[in-house]
Amino acid sequence: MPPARPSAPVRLTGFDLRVLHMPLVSPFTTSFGTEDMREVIIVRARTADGEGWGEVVTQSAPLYSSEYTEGAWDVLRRWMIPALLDAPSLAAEDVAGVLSPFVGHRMAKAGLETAVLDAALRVEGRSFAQYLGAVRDRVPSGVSVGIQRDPAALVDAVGGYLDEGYARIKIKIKPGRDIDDTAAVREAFEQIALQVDANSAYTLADAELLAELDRFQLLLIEQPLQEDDLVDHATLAGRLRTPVCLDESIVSAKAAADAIALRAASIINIKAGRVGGYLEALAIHDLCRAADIPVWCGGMLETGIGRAANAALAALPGFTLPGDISASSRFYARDIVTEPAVLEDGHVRVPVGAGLGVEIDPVALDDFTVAYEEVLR
Ligand code: SMG
Ligand code: MG
Repeated sequence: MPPARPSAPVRLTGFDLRVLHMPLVSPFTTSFGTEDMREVIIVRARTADGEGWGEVVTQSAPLYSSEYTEGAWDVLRRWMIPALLDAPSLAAEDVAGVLSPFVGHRMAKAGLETAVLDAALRVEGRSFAQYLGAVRDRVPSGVSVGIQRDPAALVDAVGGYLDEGYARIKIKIKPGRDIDDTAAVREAFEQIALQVDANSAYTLADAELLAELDRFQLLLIEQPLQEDDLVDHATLAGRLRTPVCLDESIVSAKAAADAIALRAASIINIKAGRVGGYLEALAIHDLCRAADIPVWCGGMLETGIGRAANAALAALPGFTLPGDISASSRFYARDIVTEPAVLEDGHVRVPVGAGLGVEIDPVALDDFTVAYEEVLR
């Protein structure tokens, strides 16, 4: 269901955009590469009554999806922000419609919608969690562990996160680093909730190999094939006992409905950035819940801004599996909010303050900023 009570319209006066470079506490390796720094765009919406914040979760290169920082920056400043500023007054619920003529660029759209929604909810004194319909005040915290030097190093890394209390472990896999890595973790930790993420690194020709994962009692395998391989995912799902979960393929509520109809996925990872915002994420939650498809909240190494919003989303009733909502310290020694998310008994708290419920640390924000631009009415 859409939010029971829509947000009040805001009078936008402009936006400012920043590119941040935030060092990671350790390199993060997936099937598509290694990062030791998070490049991210932070959006601030300025309104007659206050400000709101959002995050554009692109990376510097188009490797996870077709979106990337400079492309998002360009489409934001030249097309999307001017379109929003054309309206004398705008509700967050109308942002997606105003931006709908622009094809794709969902991460950019999500950053804008979040900033407008945050601004509106701060004025109202209503939290994201209340607005979205959250039913929990804390959410179980899963951690995503990158590919390590070898399986022994992976077991060490996983052990460290388990000691911290993480409720679920996800390991990244790729061809040549799949069965042995998973076997090593499962042998070392027989009882843990474990899942794997391939980030599109396989093809249907690998079905037999992927079926070897069936013996490890995984919660799921995430995005084994390409983004547009819905039919192949359905075929693969028929050959595996491990549930297939889609991430990259789920770019909208329509894509989620199609994937479910095709039986391409029995579990869905919801990332607001990938689908164009928290309202589309809510729509996906609702349709999955109606179809009895479990969902969980994915992560894009968010700063404290996106992490707060994700915790609120993950507190909805259909989120029945732990999300990639780790403590800020999983990725960052220093965050851009004054009270970064911490792990408490394997959980992260859902913020209760108005809007996103986090305050920006202006000094940290400045320190990480490598590009800045204002687009005013
Ligand atoms: O934020 O905890 C996090 C990262 C979780 O593994 C994670 N995300 O495919 O699910 C995924 C990856 C994409 C990250 S690449 C930017
Ligand atoms: Mg994934």
